[in-house]
Amino acid sequence: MRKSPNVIITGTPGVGKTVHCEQLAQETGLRHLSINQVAKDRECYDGYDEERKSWIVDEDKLLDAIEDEVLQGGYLIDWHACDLFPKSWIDLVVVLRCPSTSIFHDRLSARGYKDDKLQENLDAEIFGLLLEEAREAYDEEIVVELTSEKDDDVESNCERIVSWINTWKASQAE
Ligand code: DAT
Repeated sequence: MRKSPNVIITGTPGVGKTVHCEQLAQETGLRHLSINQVAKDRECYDGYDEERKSWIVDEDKLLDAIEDEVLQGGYLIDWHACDLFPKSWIDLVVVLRCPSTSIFHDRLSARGYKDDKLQENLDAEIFGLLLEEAREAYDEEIVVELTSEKDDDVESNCERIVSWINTWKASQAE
């Protein structure tokens, strides 16, 4: 039994996963597990996609690399995909959303995203692809959609997530 929950923080690239995870890690002591970083550090790749100019993550290798740690509990799992993580590992799934297309467009442009890459991510956000993926993969009562447009949203979202984590811990201690 985990004493501390595992929380997936997911959403389209640029939606605010890193910002939320860093603040939550400070406030809760849960560890920020950036899957991009893990894949890079532990070389969980299965080739390079020339068109997208990005490495293709080998999901089996990645899961093997993190399994022992994640099963201990207490991780904030930060990635732009979620359905690969087994249900039994996960206690809460937070899907961050940016409903304002103009704010989201500006964020992606500021990152240097252009043309197809920018459009692909804008479309993914408009259509809510990550929310759909999360709802298909996990029980609906553990999937939460939160807005991440403004600085104030980060504060209020983190407050809600901290309170949920505390409730989860208290229920486990009963
Ligand atoms: P992700 O990790 O999902 O790719 P990020 O946390 O790196 O996204 O955020 C991308 C940029 O957008 C970064 O400059 C911070 C900004 N940002 C994200 N969420 C925000 C919010 N709710 N309010 C203001 N800025 C935000």
